[in-house]
Amino acid sequence: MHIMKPRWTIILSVLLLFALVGAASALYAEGCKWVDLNKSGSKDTNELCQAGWTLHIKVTNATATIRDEDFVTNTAGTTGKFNYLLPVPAGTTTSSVTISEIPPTGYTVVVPAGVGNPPTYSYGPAGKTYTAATTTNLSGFSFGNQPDTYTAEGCYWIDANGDSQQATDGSEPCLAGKTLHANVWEGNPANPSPIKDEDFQTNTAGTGGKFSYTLPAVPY
Ligand SMILES: [Ca+2]
Ligand SMILES: [Ca+2]
Repeated sequence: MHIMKPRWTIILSVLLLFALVGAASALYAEGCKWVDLNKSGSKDTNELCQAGWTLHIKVTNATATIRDEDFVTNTAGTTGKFNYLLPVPAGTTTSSVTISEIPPTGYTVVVPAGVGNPPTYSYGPAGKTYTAATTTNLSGFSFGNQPDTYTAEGCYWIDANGDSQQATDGSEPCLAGKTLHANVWEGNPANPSPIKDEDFQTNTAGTGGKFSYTLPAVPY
């Protein structure tokens, strides 16, 4: 029996070592990628989190970069938050965890605010020590983009058969070259200021063709 005891001790130690190595940290960076549809500069309730946007995450400690890669936001909805799995080695103390975005052409990042140009924005907690049991996610990341331009879309068509609806068989297509008029106002609805008051020409044609009128870059 005295011979067997050390052998069991070794086996148990090896099993314990595997258990510690195999205990992955289920730690996520969570946040919301949204579009500032009304150009208010803040997230409104109808401006939902969106999937499919590319962000970049960088995690470093005092001596090395642990993660430095693009990822795509993976959830959407009112409470939908992207969740990026952070397989940080246990025992790591991060010196920075940042998520950044270079917005795609046609968009400007407005949240986080006040970071200037070039349009690379990052923020995040630092000095966090991870253990194998760490499950407290990093949360609060919020990225809001504004479209650089807004457009009004629509269809100008002739009701050829007089049934007060656009035929779905393509016989009443959208028409280009027709004159419409745009009135755009801003400010207090009781005392608005005119921004645009002009004719414009419909610019597309076809069954699914919609005219596109570029709106001025002001809050709506
Ligand atoms: Ca907004
Ligand atoms: Ca019709």
